[in-house]
Amino acid sequence: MTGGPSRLTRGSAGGFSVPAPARPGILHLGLGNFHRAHQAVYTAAALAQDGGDWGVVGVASRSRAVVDALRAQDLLYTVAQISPAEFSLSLPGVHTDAFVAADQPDRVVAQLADPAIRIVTLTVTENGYSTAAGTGRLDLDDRRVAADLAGGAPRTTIGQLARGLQRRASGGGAPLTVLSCDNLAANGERTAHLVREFLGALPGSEAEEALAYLDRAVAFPSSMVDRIVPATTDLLRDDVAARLGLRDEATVPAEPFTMWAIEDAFAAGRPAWEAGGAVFTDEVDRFELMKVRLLNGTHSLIAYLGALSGESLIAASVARAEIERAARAVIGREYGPSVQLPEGIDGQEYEQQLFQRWGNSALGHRTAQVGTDGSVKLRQRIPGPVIQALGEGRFPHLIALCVAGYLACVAPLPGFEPGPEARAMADAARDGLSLLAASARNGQDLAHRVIVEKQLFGAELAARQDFADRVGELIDTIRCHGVAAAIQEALDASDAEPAEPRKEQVR
Ligand code: CS2
Repeated sequence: MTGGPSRLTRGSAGGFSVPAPARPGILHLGLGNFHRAHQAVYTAAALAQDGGDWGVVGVASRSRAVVDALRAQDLLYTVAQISPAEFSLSLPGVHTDAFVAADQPDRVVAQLADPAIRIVTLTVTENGYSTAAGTGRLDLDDRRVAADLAGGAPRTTIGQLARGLQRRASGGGAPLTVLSCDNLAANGERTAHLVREFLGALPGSEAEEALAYLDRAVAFPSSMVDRIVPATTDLLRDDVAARLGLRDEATVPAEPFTMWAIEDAFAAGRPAWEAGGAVFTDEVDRFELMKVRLLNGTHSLIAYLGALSGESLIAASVARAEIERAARAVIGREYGPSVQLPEGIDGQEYEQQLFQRWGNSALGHRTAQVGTDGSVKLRQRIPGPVIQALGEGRFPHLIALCVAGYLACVAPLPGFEPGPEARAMADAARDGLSLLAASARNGQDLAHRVIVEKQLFGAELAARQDFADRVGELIDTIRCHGVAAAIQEALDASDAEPAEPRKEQVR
């Protein structure tokens, strides 16, 4: 037994009023920091205002760390809201259970079939949807998808949903809403498609009942989620312990800003999430594109340029004048023209708010965190706006710089050292890309192999050799003259673009 403060629990909650446990109504897949500082906080506000059986059963995909920590503290944890001007703690207290899917895969299916569960929310990251790089369809060549299709306890999110819905269909078919909260455009529709593809790939008439049930009683609304939520550090745990007088091993840091725009199409009721500020709207698609491009797309650019400049934090990266210029230019000239803002959102205010959020120097958001999983995240952030810009006669030099920065970080050409933050970026494609880089003659050769031959960003972008060429040139500038020179080169080229875009000739 070590000394020091005791653990946060229901009996010892440091002055927080701990809500009475609600009965479970939501199953959440992806029990990471984001869910705990976002949907859980809105659910707490809804329960405080309206009550209802909307407790949350949280399912972590593989990691036991959060589940063990939560279980040791009666499923309670704090959210630390952090900015240079503020440090405040709150305690959502909405979880009724937590377990690890990899340890209890059958339990995921059983929970999905339980009629008490009326909403399944997902934060499984862009990586969790098992889509094929070139097509965006369910990746039937993925070993884990194939194993789920073959039967046995499902391990992929789409397999779990499909198997759970099959079981639910045969057990009475109570209506259900599946609500994706990941950074994918049209995330509801996409999830529905993937589940249907999975069911459609099952032999014979095995999926007939489930497919009819899906048509009849399952809703897949889309939603746009937004809150910058870094990873928890030991420093934060110690800080929270000092302030609370209790150890909270599961505390989550978050910025003050938060937003949730949801399509109001639920099959079996929902919590009053508007109590926490959620917006129910039929413009979710606009909210999503605005967020995925202006925020996430620019975030990736800042992360790769920052890491290559030796910065470990997003705030320090965007504080560099040249990176701020690149970020402003990508928003103003490349991402901005590709989105239609939802009603009530002012573009200038939104941009100003973005820079303030990225500049939050107290949050400790790392470039390595944002740069991680670029191969799947960038698929959401790059091809659509690039194709659109090229079609409108604008060449997206800064988006090309983002891709060059990504490849310089995760697939450095021989002899180029991208630095520790870049090395810390995890990416499922890293090994494959590194192999390509090891034998590439130069940046152009690498970009060609990755974008055109391997089609990392899909078939449509693979057809744009001019884009791959530009990425390659910028990789070479980064490696031969440094990242600041590459930023300048991209900005100069962008300045030289015609002010009035010309419609491109059909190639
Ligand atoms: C970030 C997002 O890691 C990333 O790719 O762009 O996690 C971002 O912080 C959130 O989407 C903000 O809502």
